[in-house]
Formats: sequence, C-alpha cells, structure tokens
Amino acid sequence: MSDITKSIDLCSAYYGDQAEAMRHYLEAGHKTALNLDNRGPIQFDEAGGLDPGIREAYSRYGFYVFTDVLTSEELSDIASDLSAMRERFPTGPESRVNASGQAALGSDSKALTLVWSKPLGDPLGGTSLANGRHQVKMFEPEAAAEAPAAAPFILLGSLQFSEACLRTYAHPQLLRVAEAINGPDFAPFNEALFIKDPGIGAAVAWHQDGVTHWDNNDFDEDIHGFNFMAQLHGSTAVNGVWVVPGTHKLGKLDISKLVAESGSERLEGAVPLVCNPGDVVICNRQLLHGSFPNCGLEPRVTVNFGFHRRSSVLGVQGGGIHSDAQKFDESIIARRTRVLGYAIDARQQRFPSESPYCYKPFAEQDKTFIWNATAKEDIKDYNCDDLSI
Ligand SMILES: O=C(O)CCC(=O)C(=O)O
Repeated sequence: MSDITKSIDLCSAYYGDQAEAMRHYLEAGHKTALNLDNRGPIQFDEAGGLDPGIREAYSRYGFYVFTDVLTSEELSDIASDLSAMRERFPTGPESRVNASGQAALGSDSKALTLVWSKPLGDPLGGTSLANGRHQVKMFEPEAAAEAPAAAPFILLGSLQFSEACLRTYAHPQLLRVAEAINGPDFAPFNEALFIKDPGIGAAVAWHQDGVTHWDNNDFDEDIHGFNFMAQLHGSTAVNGVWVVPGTHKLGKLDISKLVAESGSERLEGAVPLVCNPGDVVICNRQLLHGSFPNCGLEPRVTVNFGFHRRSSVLGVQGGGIHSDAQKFDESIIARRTRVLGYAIDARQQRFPSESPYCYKPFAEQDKTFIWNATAKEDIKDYNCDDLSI
C-alpha cells in the first residue's frame, strides 16, 4: 500500500477550518478499511463456485477488494489506451474537436459520452440529475489557479473507445464471480471510466445506485446488481470511493439525514476502498457510496463495469439514467450482451494462453462472436442499451 501521508496533508489543507477533522477522517478511514476482513485474491471452491468466505464477506459488507487481479501487462494496455483517448478528448464541454482540431472522441456518439466538472467540483450533488439520487453536495474546494476551467471525469460507453477496457470486461475470473453472484445467465449493466486527476478530479456525492427496485416485493440485497471497480493506479482514502459497509441491506436511505447526523459529509462509519494497482473491488450498487474531490497527489482511474441478475432487468422499465428509459425485453438484453461476446474473443486474441470464460446463454444458443473491424463498428453507441435500473 503506498504511503499517502503527503496526500493527506495536502488534501486536508483544502478544507480550511475543517482541515483537522478531514485529516482525522482520512487517517481513521484508511486504518479501519485495512482492518476489515474483506480483501484477498479471487478464490473458488472445489466445485468451481466462489469461495463461501468471500461470498459471506461480500454480503456482510457490500464490497470486497480482490487483490492482484489485473497483470502489469493488462494495466499498461489500459494506460496506453487512456493516453490515446485523452488526446481525443474535446477541448471543452461544448466542443466537438480535440486540441489538434480533429473530431473529438464521442463527438458523433448518440449517447452522453463525457461528464465534465469544474476542477474539484461536485456536479451531481444536490441536483435532480440521475433521479436526484445524489442528495447532498460535497464541499467543493478552490482549485489552483492553473487548473483547467473544466475537465472530464466520467467516460461512458467506454468499451467502444478502448480495446483494453473491452478485454478487461471479459476477465474470466471476474466473470466467474459475476456468475456466482447473479447466476449463469447474468446480464450486463453499464461501463464507465472514472478519471480523478490530482488537484482536478471531481467529487461524486454520496448515493445509492439503484433507482428501480426499492419497493419491489422481491427486494433483496442483490436486486440492483453490482459494479466491478478495477484500479489502474490504485485507490486511496484521498482519491478513492468511500462506502458505508452494510447499507446495501437497508433499503433506500435518507442521505440528507445521515449527513446532518454526522455534522458534515464525512459520514460516520464510512471507509475508503483502499487498493493497489490491479486490484478490483466488487461493490454492491445499493451500498451507500461516494467520493471526495481529489485534493491529493495520486491520480485515480477506475475501470467500472457492472452486472445484474437477469430477473432484475427482464421485463423491467429502465430507470433512464444511463440510457433512455425503455422496457428491457429478451431482444434488448441479447443485443446489449453481444458486447460481452466480442469482449471474450478480443481477450482471447490478446491473451491466447488464458482459458476464456464460457457464458452459458451463448453456449446454449451456439452463438459465437469474432472481434474484428466489423465488430468494432457494430458496438458503436452500444451503450444506448445500457440496462439502467
Ligand atoms: O468512482 C467514483 O468516484 C464514483 C463511482 C460511483 O459512484 C459508481 O460507480 O456508482
């Protein structure tokens, strides 16, 4: 685990008369997170299922840190795709060209591609965006004068822009975890990159992700699915996502009340996701979570991708956050799932000695997918069908 003492010093200083409270919160959260018994390598039992201890800890806390999942080779593929994508980012939120005047990444996309923020801002908190689920705005520290006026911090539909991210999406061990949690016919959710550059990266106010099933008679802790959060550079108390363990079982929470009770957005009982590069967190979407603006020294890039139980999406009217609201039928789910088929083949081409994941619905229907230039064209705008619930 890297030493983040200097980052904590720098970050706390942004909080004015709350600096000492922030320092204490960051230090205590870091220590508590490392003492929880929910981290280690992905392990399966003799029957091939997820290790029962991991399953139990994931259920108890609502998250689990899988260590050393992505190799340095895979991480360096993601890093080089990210620098290529950054060169294609538009020059500003309203711009359609990059710094070289070429058509920018996402400029011809049907769905929203980049979410921008002022540096160290919290563009979602306290707004009605995303169904108003980010109830309370985080403190927005003053960024340095040389920071850009706005910077992108979320890239949506990321698999169409990065083959490295597409390949990570098909990581066979992670897909076996998805199968263990959501069943062999699990369905996709959405994919995104969260980019939190030091001194710039925006906050994501406390929220629970689900919007659809809170009042469902069959409500349970897994009904809104989960996200994998793969870390390129690692993740710390300063730049990482914070979670309140166990809250995924409590139904929809009154976040404003919790903030009032804690006296600030430093929620009591919360811990950060502390990760090394290559670690991957599984995070229940109902878990109360959020991230502070990145006032520290280390960058964070999270490769996010989630999965659902099929029964959570089939026949369900989407929540309309990640894609236009539509009722998800078998054909929409199959269309959205083809990206997984391409991903499995793309990964096999890059890592031929690895045993690929066998997705039961493809095997049952004798479906095969080849990742090539035609497939790349085929997944353009695939995220218009994100299974947003
Ligand atoms: O990475 C972050 O800062 C926020 C992630 C998040 O809120 C999510 O995946 O729902």
